[in-house]
Amino acid sequence: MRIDVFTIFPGYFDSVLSTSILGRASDADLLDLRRHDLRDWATDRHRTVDDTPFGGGAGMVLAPEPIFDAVADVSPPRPLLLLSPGGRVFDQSVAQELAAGEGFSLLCGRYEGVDQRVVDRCCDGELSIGDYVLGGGEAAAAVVVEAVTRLVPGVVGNEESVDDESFRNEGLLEYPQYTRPADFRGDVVPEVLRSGDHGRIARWRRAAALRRTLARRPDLLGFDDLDDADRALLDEFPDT
Ligand code: JCQ
Repeated sequence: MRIDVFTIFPGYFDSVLSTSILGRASDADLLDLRRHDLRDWATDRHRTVDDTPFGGGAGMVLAPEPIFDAVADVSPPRPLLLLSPGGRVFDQSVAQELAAGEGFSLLCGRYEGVDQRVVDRCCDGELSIGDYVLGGGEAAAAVVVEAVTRLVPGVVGNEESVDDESFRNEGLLEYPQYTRPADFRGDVVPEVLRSGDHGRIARWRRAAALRRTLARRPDLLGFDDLDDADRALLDEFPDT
């Protein structure tokens, strides 16, 4: 998977690349993360990439020339997506779409925004990682890189652990997990998980995942009512 990132802070991604999963993915040539410093395409001796907004107002806007020149020189993999609070909301299905391709590219906005002609004629779309405003797109880009890369076959050692998680687990939140000790300061692990009855454990986990999803994220269920089997599961395990 090739991912090109255009940014004025290429060093921001050093930490991203030294995390265990992404570092290993790079070492194994499963991830080819290429960072491009937009200032390398500035033409003045101060390496200026921004300018004041037409019409007035506070702050600075990323100018079109360095970005167009950078993209023309690099020919990055498409789509080229601008990180922006106004973009399509990035979720697991977007991550899966991007992971299914050969690569993609990210443009990190800064300041008060990016010249609209970059958005209209250079980028293929805009991505938002959520409803909040960041100082720049770098942190959002790091989120996208990590979420997509771990879906690339071979990046996460145990393919099952990718499959089993929230949002791929039939759209339910994860069930609670426990490890030793069985009794931690008087707080004990549910008996069913120590029973060795794998059928009952699987039913308990589904009941717990259902109850959690109903309580916290009913929007993920995509329907208003549980079916009879799920209702029976919640009755079987009233304490999840
Ligand atoms: C991404 N959620 C929030 C900040 C302007 C393109 O213009 C701007 C981009 C940013 C950086 O992105 C975010 C963001 N997803 O703030 C301001």
